[in-house]
Amino acid sequence: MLKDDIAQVLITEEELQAKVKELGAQIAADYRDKNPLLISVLKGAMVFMADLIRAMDIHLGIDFIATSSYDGDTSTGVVRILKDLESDIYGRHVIVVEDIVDTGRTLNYLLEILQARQPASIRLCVLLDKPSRREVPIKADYLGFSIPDYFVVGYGLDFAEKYRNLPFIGVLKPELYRKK
Ligand code: 7HP
Repeated sequence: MLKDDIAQVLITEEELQAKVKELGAQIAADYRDKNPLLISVLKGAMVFMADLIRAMDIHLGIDFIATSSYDGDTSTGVVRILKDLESDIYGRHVIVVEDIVDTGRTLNYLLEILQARQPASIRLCVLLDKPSRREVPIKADYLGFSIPDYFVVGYGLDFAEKYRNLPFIGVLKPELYRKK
């Protein structure tokens, strides 16, 4: 079973579901009558996004953006857009939904790209934060959990495209990093 590859469950399915409901209710209260556009950064944030929007009882839109692989350009923070938005965000209230922030470089660059398109407002909703890894100052407006600098998988987050479908956040057994 997939979970046999996990050394430690960091955040349980129940804890995730409770937190996502809380975040959804909070964002919904802040954006009532604003018809916000939630932008999920692919692929990691898609599971979070899918649960988050179902915890929001307001009108909203969704869209998706994909940037070049996380490992590619972290030193400069320059990212390539692999899949752009379908929506025009000019004048919209935008919420960027991200799975994890560590150095903050990639996300910082993405926010600059979106800001240049002149949305009415832009806020950041992040499931996981690794503050000890931060290199540029980025702060989530809505945050799920702060975690230590472990490599985590599950609930959308992958290792080599695997484990995204685990319903919890876990730390992989170290021997699996070396094998694959
Ligand atoms: C990216 C990423 N993807 C999966 N697990 C982590 O711990 C990660 N940090 N940054």
